[in-house]
Amino acid sequence: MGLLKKEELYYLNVPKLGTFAVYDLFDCTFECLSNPLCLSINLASLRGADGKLWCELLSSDKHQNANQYVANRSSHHFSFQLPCSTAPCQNGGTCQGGHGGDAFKCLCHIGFVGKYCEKALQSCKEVYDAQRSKVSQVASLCFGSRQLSVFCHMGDFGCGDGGWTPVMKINGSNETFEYMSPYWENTEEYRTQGGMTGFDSEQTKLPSYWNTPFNKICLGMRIGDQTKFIFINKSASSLYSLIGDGKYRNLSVGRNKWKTLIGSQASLQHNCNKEGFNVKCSSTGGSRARIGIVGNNEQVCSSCDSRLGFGSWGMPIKANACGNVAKHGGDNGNKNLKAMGYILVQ
Ligand SMILES: [Ca+2]
Repeated sequence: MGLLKKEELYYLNVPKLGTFAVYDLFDCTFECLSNPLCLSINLASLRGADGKLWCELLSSDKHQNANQYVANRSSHHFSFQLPCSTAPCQNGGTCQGGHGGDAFKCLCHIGFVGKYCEKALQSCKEVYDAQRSKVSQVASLCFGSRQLSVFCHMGDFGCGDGGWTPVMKINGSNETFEYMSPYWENTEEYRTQGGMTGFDSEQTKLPSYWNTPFNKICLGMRIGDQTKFIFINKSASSLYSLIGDGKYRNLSVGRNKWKTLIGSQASLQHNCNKEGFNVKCSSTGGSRARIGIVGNNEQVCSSCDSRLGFGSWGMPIKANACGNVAKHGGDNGNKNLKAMGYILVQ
């Protein structure tokens, strides 16, 4: 019975989980191991008139209750010698013994906190705040009932400090996430492995799209080896709550700031300048974007022939789902720049 450490003629005076009459230490230990709350036991030092020993199961230990741990001629105290032998750490956490005798400490996998690593974090912001981890790395996050590993971008890579949760990665050359795609208005994920690989060319749509509340949105566009970011102060219960119903919601980012996503090549027509979520012009086939800005040569928001944004489509070039398209009087000429787009929230 190497599991329990014996302290002769001691008694731990704390509330009992239960008291049993047993023939020996083995029976008492068996009762303790059968009760997940049992951390230690008191066992009578002398047999009663019936030949049995009383056995008390305790939900605490002598380290947590040093004042109640007393010498006593009528009992011996037994506690678990190796606290980690009961495997107290959940979700793959590592148990460390030796913290004050029988106490233990759980070293949790990134994404989990709590004494037993029992609580799953729900965003990279929570990982950043709870664990003060400023290192970008894969974390296991809880999205509703879904547990998923995503790459948490930590610190200021162009959108300000903190923990950034990835939401979508969009290839402008691919029609997967063009304006008409059902992915903008549903709660279905797309290739979640793309959420673990950072700012590369893998497309993805993660459950953070409809699960993760935020106060800031980070937008990035990569063309060649150049990636540029802007951030927008915007609060919502999820990105889906701003886009999923197809209704227009305005933003006031300003055309010059939108253009910094592309850089010196950016071009937009001078008029309209309608921007936000589900932004589009009134004419059939006019330029539009799920997040972005549209422009026109005429004074009204009808036959728009320029756009800069994410989930885009329309005149004059439909096949560009993320980036910048301009014709008929763009302020920097005609353009068709396809970007790899990144959307993150915090
Ligand atoms: Ca026009």
